[in-house]
Amino acid sequence: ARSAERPARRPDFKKLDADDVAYFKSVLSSPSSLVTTIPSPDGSWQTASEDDLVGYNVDWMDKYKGNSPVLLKPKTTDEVSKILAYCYKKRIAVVPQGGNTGLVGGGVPLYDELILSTEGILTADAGCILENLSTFLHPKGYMMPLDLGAKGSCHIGGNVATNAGGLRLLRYGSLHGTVLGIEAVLPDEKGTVLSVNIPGGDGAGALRKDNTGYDLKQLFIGSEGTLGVITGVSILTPRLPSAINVAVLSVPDFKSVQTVFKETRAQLGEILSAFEFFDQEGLEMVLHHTGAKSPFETEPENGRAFYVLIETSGSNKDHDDEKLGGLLESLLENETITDGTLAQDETQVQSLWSLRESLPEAAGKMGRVYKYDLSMPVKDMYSLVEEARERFKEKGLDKDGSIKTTVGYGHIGDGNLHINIVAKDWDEKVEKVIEPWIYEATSKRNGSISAEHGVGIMKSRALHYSKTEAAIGVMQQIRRLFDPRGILMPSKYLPMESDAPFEQ
Ligand code: FAD
Ligand code: 2HG
Ligand code: ZN
Repeated sequence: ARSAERPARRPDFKKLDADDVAYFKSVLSSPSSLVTTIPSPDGSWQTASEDDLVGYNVDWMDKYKGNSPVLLKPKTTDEVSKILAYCYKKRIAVVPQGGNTGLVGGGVPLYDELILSTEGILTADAGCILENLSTFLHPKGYMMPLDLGAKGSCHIGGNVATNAGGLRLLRYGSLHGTVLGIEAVLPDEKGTVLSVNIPGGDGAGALRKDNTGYDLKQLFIGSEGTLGVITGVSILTPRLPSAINVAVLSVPDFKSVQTVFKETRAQLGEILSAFEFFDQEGLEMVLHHTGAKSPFETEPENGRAFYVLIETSGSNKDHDDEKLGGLLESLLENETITDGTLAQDETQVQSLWSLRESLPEAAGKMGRVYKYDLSMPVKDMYSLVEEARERFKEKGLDKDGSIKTTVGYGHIGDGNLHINIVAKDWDEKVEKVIEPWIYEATSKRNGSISAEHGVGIMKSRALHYSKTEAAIGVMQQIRRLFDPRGILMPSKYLPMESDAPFEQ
């Protein structure tokens, strides 16, 4: 799939063979860390089938596919270091992979790149699944500062590598604020281990404040595997709130979403922890594909409404109830909201959240999903969704069934719109109607073509819509500094300079 956007394989990359596998085997402490379809000449490793590697070669959306014959799941930072030093020496292209939940095709190979997964990393913590970290912290009275629908599969290393935003960024801020330190292995001659503000590492450890020199860890946050493999993370964990409230409201139009947001910020202030929205198409899609019951008693007038999810997190239940109650009362009184449900217990908190969190999965059940993750002023968001629908209609894509539905939702609190265009199939004709139109429409609104999912392979050639030539040039230089042979994430993330040769 997606051959239209696939750049050529760099001819100087080494093709993986049995000698390489024998080397990897010699540095890995566990036999389960090596999965390869390359046969062993002397039977010293078991040959895997292509099926064993499929889950690592194909992305979550089933949109991007590679054909790597080798998957390594090293258990320690030292193993990662030996692998990367070897790949540097032999010029072997590498794709670091976490939970493989990324949505821009970054985490899977384009061709035969080695897959370096954090699934096995035990002594360092990059391979920890986000939800397991939350479960670990819960009884101690703390929480992770981020939460996303993919929590059951994504790794914290992957979250940091993609600078994932998620559902509570509004309250706890981005990982650029909450990550204190990073351990990463560089793709250089020595497989250098870079430890920045990590407890037990070299130098200062896990401090809240550290103003000594360039803040190198920031470069790794959102670097999507282009600068090194993140093997360890130290992160601020906020106190678990003792009181949580969740309400889902129905409002007649997008203007009212904005009014509710303004009022909510004014009245709930410090206890607001999420403000999400989805449209009518979104609600219907989720109800249909999850079998959940609508939380509303009344049907929207003229069949359409917008939906807002508000969460509060605080330390005093009575205080929070009073504040939220006051807000809802005033919004009902002046008829900004037409209907609403307030969760009465933990189960209802979960089921209301699930209406919002299930959107990506529901879209995936309905068809092939072209996903756009845009950031822009809130007032300009929904006109883009409407323009998209108009455009598809004009081109006859709804009539001929190529596009089944276009859904708008996202993190209003962060100015982040998700558009999911559900198509019958991956279709170049559909893609050409969407791109580059959607990037131009975003630029016109002074927006960014990626709010939180990142660039990957999907947007590496569209970066100029959001970044100047000068900025892209500096990024290319930084990348070269860390990865002189360009072995990490070939062709992804940045439009790669064809004129500047790689280190020989
Ligand atoms: P992968 O998909 O395996 O990799 C992603 C990228 O990071 C790749 O470029 C890979 O090479 C690189 N990478 C992974 N691990 C490392 C490492 N240790 N060192 C260096 N590079 C590495 N994103 C949001 O921002 N907000 C959301 O609300 C959100 N919700 C989602 C909901 C669903 C249902 C799904 C499927 C995805 C969602 N995402 C969301 C996308 C998000 O980017 C990922 O879920 C997550 O951050 C990626 O983590 P991962 O471990 O799966 O990484
Ligand atoms: C979300 O907010 C995620 O649910 C996924 O960022 C969005 O699938 C998408 O487009
Ligand atoms: Zn999101």
